[in-house]
Amino acid sequence: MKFPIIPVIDLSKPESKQLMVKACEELGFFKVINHGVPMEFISKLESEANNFFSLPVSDKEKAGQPSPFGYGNKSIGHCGDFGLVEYLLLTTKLDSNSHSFLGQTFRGALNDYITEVKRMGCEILEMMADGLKIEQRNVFSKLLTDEQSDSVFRLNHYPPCPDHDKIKNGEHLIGFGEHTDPQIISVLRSNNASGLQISLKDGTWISVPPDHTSFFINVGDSLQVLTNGRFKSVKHRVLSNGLNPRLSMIYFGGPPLSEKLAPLTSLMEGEQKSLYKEFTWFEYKKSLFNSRLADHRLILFQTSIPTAFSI
Ligand code: GA4
Repeated sequence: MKFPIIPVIDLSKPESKQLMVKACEELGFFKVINHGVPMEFISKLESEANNFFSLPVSDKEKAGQPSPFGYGNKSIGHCGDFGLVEYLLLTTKLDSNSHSFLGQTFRGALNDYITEVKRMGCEILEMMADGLKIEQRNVFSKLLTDEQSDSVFRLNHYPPCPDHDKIKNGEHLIGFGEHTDPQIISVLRSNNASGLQISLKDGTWISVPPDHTSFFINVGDSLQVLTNGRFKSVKHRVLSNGLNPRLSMIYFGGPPLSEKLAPLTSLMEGEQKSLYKEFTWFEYKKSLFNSRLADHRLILFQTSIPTAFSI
């Protein structure tokens, strides 16, 4: 069977497991249809997020700095990465005290949406485990369902580009610079504005056609480690498209901070050696804190570090 450039996985078909494994090995990225997330939950959150981002900056800043959770504008992460993006970084463990600045309706919409995408993320991770013929089918999903799971949720808003002429002249303005996601799995949904690009194995960038009714899945660095490099975490970026504002909502499914990450022994056939040293998710997060978006941080945890790489 010929593979479309972006693999499409139909969650209602049991045979999708094998296609999913293939997509994770070849690209670390795929689109999901028949996902079962009610469109009503998606639209409600989209409308609440649009209301928030249309507020004056002084009101948005009342949400506090995004460290760990709050509103961020242009500056991404801790090391001066810049993008034409504003965002809300939020906890997925919503209780009556969390994010009170967002108001009751927004928090209700968040809760409904996060519950659904977490369920879908776990279903996908279980299909992957089946596809990899791992006996314990919750081997990945249990890291997300754990009470201590360190998952986060992000709403990114890319406003129309102020310098649209530059884009017409072929120059691109970065919305979110190239990076891989560090967690296990990311479940992404956006409105119908383009901008997302993924990098293929040979380093070429391809644009992902937007589809507001489907979800996109990224393999994260931690899943690359657990599968001993069999699944690839996908390098991606967002380029500002100029005219249409882009709104994306991403659930980053991460393990508990104390979780030790190392390749699963059941996935190492015969003489195959572990490509990674064991490390905790906390240690990996700490290493991210002092790095820039495009740094290849996972290399620090490889069992053999290429000599050409300077730390
Ligand atoms: C990318 C994925 C998530 O958005 C995020 C980002 C995080 C941040 O914004 O604080 C990071 C980035 C992300 C990876 C490298 C480090 C950390 C910014 C950055 C420069 C919340 C995450 O977990 O990792």
